[in-house]
Amino acid sequence: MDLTFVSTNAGKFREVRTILAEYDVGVRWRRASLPEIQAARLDDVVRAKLGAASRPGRYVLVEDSGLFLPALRGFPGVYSAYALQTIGLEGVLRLVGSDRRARFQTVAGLSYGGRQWLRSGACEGRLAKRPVGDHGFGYDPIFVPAGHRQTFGQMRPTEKNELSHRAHAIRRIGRLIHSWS
Ligand code: ITT
Repeated sequence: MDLTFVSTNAGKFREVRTILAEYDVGVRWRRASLPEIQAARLDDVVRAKLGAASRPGRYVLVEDSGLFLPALRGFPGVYSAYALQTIGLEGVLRLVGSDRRARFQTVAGLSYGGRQWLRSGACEGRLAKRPVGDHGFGYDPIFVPAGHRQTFGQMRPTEKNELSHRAHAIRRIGRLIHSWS
């Protein structure tokens, strides 16, 4: 089986394609910007994205992710893309004090024939003191997953795909699809 992943983010696409290959699911990329509603929860954003992206007779996958900082009561969370574009990694680092805990969350949504399935994944960690590493994208250079010393930006893609919020959510989608065959 194959599905269409709709996103503007090439880094997400590469990770989703690699992970779903483990389940014999092929992934085509439709590079498109979907309306992102202002909502407090990732799953509301994902339902709205799916509503706009769904195609009759196609399995369509979207996801929304965010970096949640307890020190900032969850900010940037659903506003993570906006925070990165405006204040950037250095700006986010300047906002936090001694509490450096951080959690990445992803909600992935699959649609087919008017139905929607949502699966989530999270990765606990902490913020690095400064950005390090050239791998990955977005916040990867400042996120150190729990139990590790390196940022996602310093890890090879295979390592990030073992641990990440996206990997957990997308593997749940993979297992769901597998359960149908
Ligand atoms: P879409 O078109 O799929 O919405 P996007 O890049 O706008 O792509 P999000 O709104 O889900 O995606 O992402 C929120 C922000 O968090 C954005 O700046 C991403 O670069 C960043 N981000 C998401 N997943 C990440 C990850 O695994 N590692 C680092 N940063 C990530």
